[in-house]
Amino acid sequence: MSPKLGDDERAAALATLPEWAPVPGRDAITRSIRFKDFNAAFAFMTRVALKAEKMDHHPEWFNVYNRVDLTLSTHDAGGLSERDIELARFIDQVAAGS
Ligand code: HBI
Repeated sequence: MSPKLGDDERAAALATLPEWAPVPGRDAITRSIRFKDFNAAFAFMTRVALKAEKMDHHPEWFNVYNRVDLTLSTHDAGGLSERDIELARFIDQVAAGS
């Protein structure tokens, strides 16, 4: 199980993830992404879903048309863990190439 990040670890990780914002009142991070259309958004979600399954680590997400909102936190750890940082980096890579 991936332990919850300490304050310094969290700050250092978030400094490398400028697209992500802390969720007020939660130890979690969030990002909203807009794609050119629903097809592009769903293709993105499909790639992230396969990665999530492979990691056994899943996002909280919402989709309407070309918009995908994602929130990452590790339920088992009760907050942000290295798994969330790894998944956020993957999400950024896929979104950049979409
Ligand atoms: N996804 N975000 C997140 N956090 C978890 O703790 C988590 C998960 N997906 C699967 C998972 N944990 C399983 O390991 C446990 O539910 C058994």
